Amino acid sequence: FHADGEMLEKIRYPDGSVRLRNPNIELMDQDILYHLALGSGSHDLVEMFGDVKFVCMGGTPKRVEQFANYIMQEIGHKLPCGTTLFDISQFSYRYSMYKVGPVLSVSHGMGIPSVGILLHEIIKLMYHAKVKDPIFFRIGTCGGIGLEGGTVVISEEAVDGLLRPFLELPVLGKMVHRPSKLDKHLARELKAMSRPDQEPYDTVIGKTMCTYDFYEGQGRLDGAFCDFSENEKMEYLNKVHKAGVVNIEMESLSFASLTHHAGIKSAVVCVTLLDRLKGDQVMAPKEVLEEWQIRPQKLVSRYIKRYLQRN
Ligand code: DUR
Repeated sequence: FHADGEMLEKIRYPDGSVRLRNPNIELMDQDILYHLALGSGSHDLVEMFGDVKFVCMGGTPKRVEQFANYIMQEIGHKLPCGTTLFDISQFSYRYSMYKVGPVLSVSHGMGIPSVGILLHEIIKLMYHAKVKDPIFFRIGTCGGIGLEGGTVVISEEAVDGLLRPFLELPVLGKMVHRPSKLDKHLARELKAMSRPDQEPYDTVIGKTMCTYDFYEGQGRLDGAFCDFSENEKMEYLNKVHKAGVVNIEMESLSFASLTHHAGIKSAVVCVTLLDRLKGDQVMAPKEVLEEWQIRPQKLVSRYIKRYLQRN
């Protein structure tokens, strides 16, 4: 059973391939994945993407390119002779996408709307390419609550700024709610792959708060506008911390609810850039930030490597 109580067969085909919960798509003679610069009529999506097993998403084009190079080295993937890694979606001028064997590394931009549009098209891509049982990861950055900068956080659940565990989206004038559940087993498997004795940072599991804004929405005092006091900010952060929230970012709600709705196993792994109980500005030097951002990549790469060795 799916965590919603819906039968998994309704969401996926018996062989594990992604089933679209939209009857319109198979009736169309072609489907244009506009923001990926791909289409089911113009590209052989089965040939190009049929062997994908992992979809790894991160905010920036640079970071997902770095991850593609990193995972290539880690899994020992060789590109066909005479070819180099290239951005499959470069002509969308929206998102960047790299493919390294069974791993897709895709940028999602900032915020719920951006990652939401990408997920619609990536989930359709999985369907067109007949990919079976893909696993999706978001590899990102966040603000920590009571965690020092450089801590790796694996999300157990995503909640909105009112601590509600669902994505809210107005559709045809009515509010639609979709539970933002993540795979708890996958989260624990990832946590088990951290090496607390060898790594100079912690890896923790906790609730992630996802907001629609970086400044006021995350209780920052340093935006262009601020209509609350420092005391009110601290009261709010302490309240959400008590409710189990350990980090704040801007994509997990959409990522968790859309993958869950599609019956796709997924996890969110983010590194904290600062402790929000101590400040608002991201002040760590860029070399330090660079090193921190590799930490969640290492964890996910370890999972992928282990998976590929066993299968
Ligand atoms: N992010 C936050 N809050 C932070 C640090 C990072 O939302 O304090 C994430 C989410 C968004 C981007 O994509 O990074 C904003 O810098």
